[in-house]
Amino acid sequence: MTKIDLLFATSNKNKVLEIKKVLPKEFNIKSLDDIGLCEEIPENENTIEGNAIFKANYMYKKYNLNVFADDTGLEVDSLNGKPGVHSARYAGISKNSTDNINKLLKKLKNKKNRKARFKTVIALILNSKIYTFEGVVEGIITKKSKGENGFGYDPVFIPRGYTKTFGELSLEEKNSISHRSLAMNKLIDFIS
Ligand code: ITT
Repeated sequence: MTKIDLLFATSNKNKVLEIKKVLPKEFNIKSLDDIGLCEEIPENENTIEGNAIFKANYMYKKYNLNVFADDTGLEVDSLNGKPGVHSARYAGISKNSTDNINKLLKKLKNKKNRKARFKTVIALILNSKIYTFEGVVEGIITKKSKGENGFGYDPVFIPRGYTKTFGELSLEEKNSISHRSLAMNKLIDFIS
């Protein structure tokens, strides 16, 4: 079997965990951690797609390896799509998930419409060409955090058709419907 080597340009260990679980055996994914890099990649673009492309390009230019990057945002309807591309630093530069959730719940305190979606764009640079893959999962924002699984905004997001938050679902359950695995499955189909 020919192995497909790809660098995953992320410093988020939870993303690596999720992605490694959905990959078929012919993929050999190395995270920045795996190759001893712990650098923070800048994220200054105005769109999720722009950030994903920037992150993949940044690592490609440095290491000249086939690489992909994931940028994800939570878009909340009654906040006009915010925090969106600014999801990581919603409550400040420390990128603290508890602070981000607290700010979000405060902003939504009196809002009836709690519809939201996670959007992931994965940018892949393969043999010097760039490709993008998008995954979206619709849902609602809860009034309180629930569950210890997952990361980021997972404890306040209930995917459509479910009664539990991503924080209460197992990794396998989240991966069976998530924004990230939808985008990743498109990448896998494309390469395979
Ligand atoms: P990298 O840029 O290094 O990949 P990051 O954590 O900065 O890691 P993003 O910019 O894509 O990743 O994430 C934006 C925010 O959305 C950040 O606060 C994450 O914790 C959160 N997030 C991303 N994916 C998520 C998911 O599947 N479930 C819940 N929250 C998520």
